[in-house]
Amino acid sequence: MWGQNIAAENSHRNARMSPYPGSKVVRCHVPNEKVSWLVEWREYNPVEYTASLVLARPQWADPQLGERNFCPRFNERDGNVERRSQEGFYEVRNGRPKNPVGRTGMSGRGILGRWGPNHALEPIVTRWKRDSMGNTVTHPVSRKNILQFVAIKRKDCGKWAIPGGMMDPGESTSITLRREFGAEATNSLRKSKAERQMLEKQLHRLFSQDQFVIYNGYVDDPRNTDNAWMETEAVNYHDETGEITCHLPLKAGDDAKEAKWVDIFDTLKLYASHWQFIQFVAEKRGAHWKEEHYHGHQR
Ligand code: RP5
Repeated sequence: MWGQNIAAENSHRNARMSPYPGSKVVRCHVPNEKVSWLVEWREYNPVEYTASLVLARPQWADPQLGERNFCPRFNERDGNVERRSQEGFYEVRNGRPKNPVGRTGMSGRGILGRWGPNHALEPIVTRWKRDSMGNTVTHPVSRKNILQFVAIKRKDCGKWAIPGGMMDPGESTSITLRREFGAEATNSLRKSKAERQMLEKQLHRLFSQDQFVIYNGYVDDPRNTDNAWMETEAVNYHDETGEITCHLPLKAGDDAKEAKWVDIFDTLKLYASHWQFIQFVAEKRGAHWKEEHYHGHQR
C-alpha cells in the first residue's frame, strides 16, 4: 500500500529524523538515495537504541530478542499479537524484522513495543463546515464545500494529529477506534458514569455511520526504526448532515492536550503521515483541498 500511494525515499522522512523522540539519540544519516535496502551500502552502521522504558517490559512491549521463552512468530498472527504487516511479507534478517520501506539510521526498537509492525488505528471523523444559519460553506475559488475533521494536539510533540492509537492485543478494530477517539477527543476516561453513558450513545451513533477505509499500511512515524515500525488503518466516519456531531462534546484527554474541529486544506501541518490520510479523505468526499489556488488568486 505504501509503495503504491506514497513514494518511499521522499516520504520516509520522519523515520530518519534526529534526535529520536523522547531522547537525545542521533540516528546515522541516511541520504534519500540510500533509503532502499536494494541499494547496497556496506558501511551502513545504524545506531542501536531501545528506550529503557521499553526494556523495563511494560505489558505492551516484547522482550528483547534472544531472551528465554521469547520466540516471536514473525509474519504471522502470534497468539493475540498481530505480527503480520499490511505491506505484505517482511524480511527477517539475523532474527530481526526489517523495515519494509527502508533504512532509518537506527536499529533496535526505539520507543516502540513490538519488534516488526506496531499496529494502530485512526478514526477520521468529518463533517461539512457550516455557517451560523446551518448552510454548508463553499470555498470562493474551488467552489467546493469545506470539510472539517476532529483533530487533537499530541502531548508528546505538540503536533496536530488524527486521534489515533495503538491496538491492544486481541482487541477488535471497531472497539479500538471508538476507545481512542473517546479518550483523546472527548476525555471519556475522566467523565462521570452518567456523562459516560450519554457519550457512549453519541459515539455509538457516530461510529455506526457511513464509514470508509481510507488507508491501511505503513506510517512514516518519527518513532520507526530498522526493526520496528508503525502501521495503521485509517477509517473515515462522515456525518453528512452534521446532526450527530453538533452536540459532540470535544475535550482533550489521555495523550492529547487540545481537541477541536479543524478545516481541511492542503496547508495543514500534521503528525507522521496524517496529512496524506486527510488528503485521501478530501478527495474521497469531493471537498475543497488546494489552498494555494486561493492565495494565487488573491495575489
Ligand atoms: C501514528 O501513531 C499513527 O498514525 C497513529 O496516529 C499513532 C498511534 O500512536 P500513539 O498515538 O498511540 O502514540 O504512527
